[in-house]
Amino acid sequence: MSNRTFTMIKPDATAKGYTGTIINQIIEAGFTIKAMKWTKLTTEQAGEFYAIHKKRPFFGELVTFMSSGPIVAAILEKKNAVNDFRKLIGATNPAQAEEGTIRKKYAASVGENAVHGSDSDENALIESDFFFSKLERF
Ligand code: FUP
Repeated sequence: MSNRTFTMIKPDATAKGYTGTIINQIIEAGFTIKAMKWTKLTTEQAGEFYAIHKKRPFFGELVTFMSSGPIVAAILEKKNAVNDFRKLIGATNPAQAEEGTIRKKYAASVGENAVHGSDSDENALIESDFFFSKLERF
């Protein structure tokens, strides 16, 4: 169990003005920000980030959506970060997400679901390295 996870606030949430409130809820839930940036993915970069889903029927839509507007990428620290953050954001499909979770409150659909959270310590590291150099982590 490592103490770091990686997140993105996705283009739907940044466009709707939810960036501030989502960051606030993450901090109030006990996570410390170790790195953060406001950026925008190209379709190539979104495709590389989600390469694991390349064969899935929703891959094209996912890449188009994830490169459609700005995102916030961040590395977060907390004991049991990966699992606790997945609990905070709720199920991938907001219709199945528990009350009070970030996806329940701010996500519109399974495709446009407001936030990303790493699903394992290994992927948290890979995803953090995708966005941040050593000099950008504090
Ligand atoms: P999660 O780990 O909760 O982000 O979910 P997945 O890794 O299963 O899916 C990654 C992203 O693919 C989701 F955030 C949204 C998209 N997706 C769809 O668009 N349709 C699906 O049926 C499943 C996932």
